[in-house]
Amino acid sequence: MKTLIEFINEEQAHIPNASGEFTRLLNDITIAAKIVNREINKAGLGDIMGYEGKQNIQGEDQKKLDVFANEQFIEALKHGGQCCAIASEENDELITFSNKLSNNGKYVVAMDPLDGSSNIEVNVSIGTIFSIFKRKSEPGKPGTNEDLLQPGNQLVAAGYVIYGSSTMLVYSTGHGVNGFTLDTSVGLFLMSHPNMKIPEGGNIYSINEANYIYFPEGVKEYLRYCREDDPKTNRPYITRYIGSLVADFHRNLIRGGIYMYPGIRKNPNGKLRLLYENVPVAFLAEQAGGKASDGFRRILDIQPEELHQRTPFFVGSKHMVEKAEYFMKYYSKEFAPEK
Ligand code: P6P
Repeated sequence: MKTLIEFINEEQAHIPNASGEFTRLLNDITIAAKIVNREINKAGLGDIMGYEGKQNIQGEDQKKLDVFANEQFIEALKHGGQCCAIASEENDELITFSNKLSNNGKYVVAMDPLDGSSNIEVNVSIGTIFSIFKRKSEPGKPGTNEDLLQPGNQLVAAGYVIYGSSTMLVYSTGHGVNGFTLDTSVGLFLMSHPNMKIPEGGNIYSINEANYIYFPEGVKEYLRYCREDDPKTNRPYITRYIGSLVADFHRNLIRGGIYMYPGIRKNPNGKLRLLYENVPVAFLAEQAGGKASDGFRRILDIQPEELHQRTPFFVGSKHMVEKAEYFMKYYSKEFAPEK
């Protein structure tokens, strides 16, 4: 099996005047992922479980592993020197560095260091999600918010690490999606899922139906469509909801399906964050032949206005997302954003 480093070097070969800086940046991310993976795998044995006693900008209680994971990725990116600023779900403000090496870094990273961490104590798969952009500001100084506030169609790369029955890195640089499984016996990510493609049609829908009464009419109509008895179109569909975006999306990427986190009247932008949850997952979905929108607009075309901005999220098999968008346009025009 091809190692991740061999694959990255092959990819670098066909990037004109690639200087190896992106290769080092991605390697920094994988180093932190291996350290986080080690702590997750023994979480029940140490005192790494439980709460940190603080809240993040989401107003969510920070768990010790959230803080640990956040620190590992920040340290790895800081010492790697390729990244001049980080937007993290765990930090209200942009993270910048004082060292010269980092301030000359060409890239910025947006990340959710440990998404779905409330699932840790029940041993459910969780994940790290990241977006990588080229900085727009002049090198030599710390990165700025504007370096991060770029639409997903400007991404250099995006991916996730899923800490599950096995630990995998799934990422894309815009030339398709490839999955690498961590062989902990040698500490290497090995290419286990080359050229991943999401089935255009699928029959799995993932949504938290506890919010049903608050859903827009378009989502309710789409759920009615999913539940109709029509064997010709493989309905009624199957519902699967893990409560961990990376785990739900990873299953749908492999088997086909749609994940939805819609806006509701009291939270029209939904729960998920654009920059470091929706954009990276949308990028992978599109690179694998799928689709991703806020019900109306392509996620990758949305211009972020602030680091922790939320948007509704519909992502997965192309035909399923298009059908959900049809119902949103027909029944819930009032949720359509102005622009
Ligand atoms: P709810 C985890 O907190 C997360 O950000 C995603 O990983 C997950 O899909 C979603 O929120 C779960 O949210 O409201 O259904 O518990």
